[in-house]
Amino acid sequence: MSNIVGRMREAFRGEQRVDPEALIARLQAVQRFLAAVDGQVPDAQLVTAHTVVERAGTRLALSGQHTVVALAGATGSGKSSLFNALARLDLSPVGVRRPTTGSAYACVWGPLDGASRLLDWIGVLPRHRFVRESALDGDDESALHGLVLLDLPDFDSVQHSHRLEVDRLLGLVDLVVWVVDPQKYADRVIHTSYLREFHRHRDVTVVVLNQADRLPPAELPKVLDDLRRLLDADGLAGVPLLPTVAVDPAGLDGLRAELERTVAERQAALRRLAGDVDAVVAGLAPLVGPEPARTGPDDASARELTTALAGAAGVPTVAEAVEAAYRHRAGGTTGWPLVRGWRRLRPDPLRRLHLPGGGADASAESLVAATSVPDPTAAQRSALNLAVRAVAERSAADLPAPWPAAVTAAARSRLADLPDALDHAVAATDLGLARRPAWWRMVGVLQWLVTLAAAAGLGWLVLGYVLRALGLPALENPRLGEVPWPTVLLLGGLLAGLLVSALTRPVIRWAARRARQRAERRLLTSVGSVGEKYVLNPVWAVLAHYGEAREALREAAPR
Ligand SMILES: Nc1nc2c(ncn2[C@@H]2O[C@H](COP(=O)(O)OP(=O)(O)OP(=O)(O)O)[C@@H](O)[C@H]2O)c(=O)[nH]1
Ligand SMILES: [Mg+2]
Repeated sequence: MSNIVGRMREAFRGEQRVDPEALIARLQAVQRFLAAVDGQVPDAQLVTAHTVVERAGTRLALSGQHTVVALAGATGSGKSSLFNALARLDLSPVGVRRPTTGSAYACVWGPLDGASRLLDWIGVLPRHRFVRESALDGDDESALHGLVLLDLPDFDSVQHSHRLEVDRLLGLVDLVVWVVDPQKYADRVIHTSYLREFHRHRDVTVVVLNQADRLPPAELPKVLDDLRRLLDADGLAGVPLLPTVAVDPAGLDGLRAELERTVAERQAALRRLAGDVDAVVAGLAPLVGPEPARTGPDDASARELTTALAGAAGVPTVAEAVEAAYRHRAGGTTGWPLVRGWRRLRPDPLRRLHLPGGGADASAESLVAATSVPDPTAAQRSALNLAVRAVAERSAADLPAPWPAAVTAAARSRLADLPDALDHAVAATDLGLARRPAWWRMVGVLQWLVTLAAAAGLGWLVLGYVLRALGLPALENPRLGEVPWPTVLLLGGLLAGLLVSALTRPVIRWAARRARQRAERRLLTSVGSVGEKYVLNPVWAVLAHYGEAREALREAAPR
């Protein structure tokens, strides 16, 4: 339904005026589209759009006062004859040798000065430019003031250069008068290669059946009907179709009136450019589709990515080492003093991984050295690859080509930097073991106290023994109940030490598990931000480009 409305709107634009401001806004939107897709869409797909934007900018800047009309058609159809007849002068040679016209001729109604830059840009040789000053004919020609009429070479030429020249000029002119003759009006080339291609420019297209005098009068309406049918099939329904006779001054009245109307409106240039923008927007439309999926760091695929990154970064290994290091360090501080030294001889599990274990040591210098966290296994690497791919696929689902490929390429663009970045992120993570908890120190002091008590008891006993051995009078030991104090101190101290160790062990185990969980959370945050920086940000950047392109093309669409 909307399609039909769109087509009707397009069909009626011939009556509508094209607002120059709106046209400029549409061109700027196409420019924004091109900026947004730069580097994402192959340049070859954007050539036409670039050309149209540039051409339109130049045409609008050059002259709004002139209307450039081209006479185009097959060789011998009578373009040069019409050109001369309209100018009422023999300007462009008409010959029997075919093709006759090799490069374009121009005739300007009004002063040449204003049209010179326009003709420089169009590329008409200075010696092929003529002026039709209205002063010569009184007011006869004033209605055509502002017309720049071009006589083009033939498009079906045996000379390849003619065809190239015609194609170039057809891209620059404001209105095209297609000249056909009774013999060749149904030729395939003009319909398939030209008229059909011009369906978006139907409001700046006129078709004339020249040499109408060569048909018996009864035949003319039939040929015109046949031609109208062919034009309808070309998508040019409604374009003006006029019979002309170039060799008879009266045979041009219809065409002259049509040109006068066009020149007076000063709309042809704008309509032509609007048609160009329509064609560009239609050509670019397949490059955008639905709105991009809104993705963020909390999406399932982003979380999957973090898990895979954590595996590749050795987070489980580090977390395990944190738990072991907690137990090791807590044991070193709270353990029985006599075995503490022996414990300390064993390497710290975190230092074995060359991890400082705390934010305090994780200064910039210490980051230079890599950690010794084991490299990812083949399985972890492929899990990471899959996760990166999944993020890309999920983000680009439903987007038209070439966006899925662009998103995947963006997701993988910094894959090679990931191992180092992950290593640094793990090394820089504050694993929460920098400070020794106060309770370790308190237990440590308690252990020292009971050990000192035991040592004092032992010393006391040894002293008594030595005194007795030397036959010296031994001191009478004070007693606690039946048991002498030295024994109480020695055994009590030893027992208390063992008891404190036994009681703290489960607490340490529980606290070590908590330390591991905390470190795990912090490590996941760290590797998550690596994933965001190295995988998700590039993906989001491409999606942002897609969004901008989509929005810009919507603004450039025909209204
Ligand atoms: N009878 C008749 N002859 C015409 C008419 N228009 C052109 N001719 C003749 O057709 C021949 C070709 O005319 P041109 O004007 O040279 O044709 P052209 O389209 O410019 O051809 P190229 O420059 O080769 O592309 C000439 O002999 C003209 O005199 C017409 O309306 N009626
Ligand atoms: Mg010619």
